[in-house]
Formats: sequence, C-alpha cells, structure tokens
Amino acid sequence: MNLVKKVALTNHCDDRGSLAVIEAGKDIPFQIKRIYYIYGTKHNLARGFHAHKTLKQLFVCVSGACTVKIDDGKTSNDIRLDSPSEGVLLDRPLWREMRNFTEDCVLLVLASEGYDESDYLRNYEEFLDYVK
Ligand code: T46
Repeated sequence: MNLVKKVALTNHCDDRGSLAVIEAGKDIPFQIKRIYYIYGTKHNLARGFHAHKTLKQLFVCVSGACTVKIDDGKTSNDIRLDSPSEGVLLDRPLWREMRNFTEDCVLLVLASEGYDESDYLRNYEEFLDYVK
C-alpha cells in the first residue's frame, strides 16, 4: 500500500533543458505559505523523525537523491526521491525519516503553513497516540 501520493509535475522540456511547474491549487491541493530546502546533508546522517498534525507538504528532490521513510502508524514505506520531475504529497499526519542523502541532494519542501513548532509530533509514541 502506498502511503503517499506521487505527483507528476508538468515538465516543459526542450533543447535548452527542462522547466518543472508546481502551481498551488492546481498541481497541489493547498496554497503555499512557506518554502524551504534541505541541502549540504551527510550520507550517514538522518533527519526528520517527526510528523505534522495539520501541515500539508510537497517534497521534491530537485537535485541528487534521498530516501524518505513514511509511516502512518500502521505501515511504513521507503520512497527513493531521485527526480526533479515529480514530488510526493504528505497531506495528513505521517511520520517521516529522511536518510541516504547523496552529496548533491537538495530536498525542496513546499508547505501549506508557516513554521509552527506546536504542529510537530516529535515523539513516535505521541504520534501513534495522535493517529489512533
Ligand atoms: C519536515 C522535513 C522534511 C525553522 O526555524 N523554520 C522552518 O521553517 C523549518 C522547517 C525549520 N526551522 C528550524 C527548526 C530547527 O531548529 O530549523 C531547524 C532544523 O529543523 P528540523 O530539525 O525540524 O529539520 P528536519 O530536517 O528534521 O525537518 C524539516 C522540517 O522541520 C519538517 O517540517 O517535514 O524537514
């Protein structure tokens, strides 16, 4: 069972290269209030280990690759993000762990809300309790 939705981005490719488009409300089902990206990662160091209560996000690995483990409290999937032409949508509380970053990895995140530490579930037991 796939826990996350893959989103095929509209790509405009020609002799000059490629241009990928993400339009809020069209390609993704939320308005974008925040953009951040993770880079300069180390292959052997993992990140994440949390879920969000209400935040919706689209992850796009715009350079390089990384593996995202997604867990809904019942099952988990490992997804290798290695293409700038597609994203994965996290639209409900899902535990995530990112690891196995390539040196050139840039993980772009489009988010539905501004930064709010109270939206994080940073303890796995608390997450399980929240989704049950
Ligand atoms: C997520 C994954 C994919 C801010 O001050 N503002 C922000 O908008 C964000 C995202 C983070 N921060 C601060 C909070 C921490 O002091 O940046 C520091 C690193 O954040 P964190 O340890 O949460 O990083 P990751 O890589 O574990 O998680 C991040 C996002 O926090 C999270 O929303 O889904 O990337």
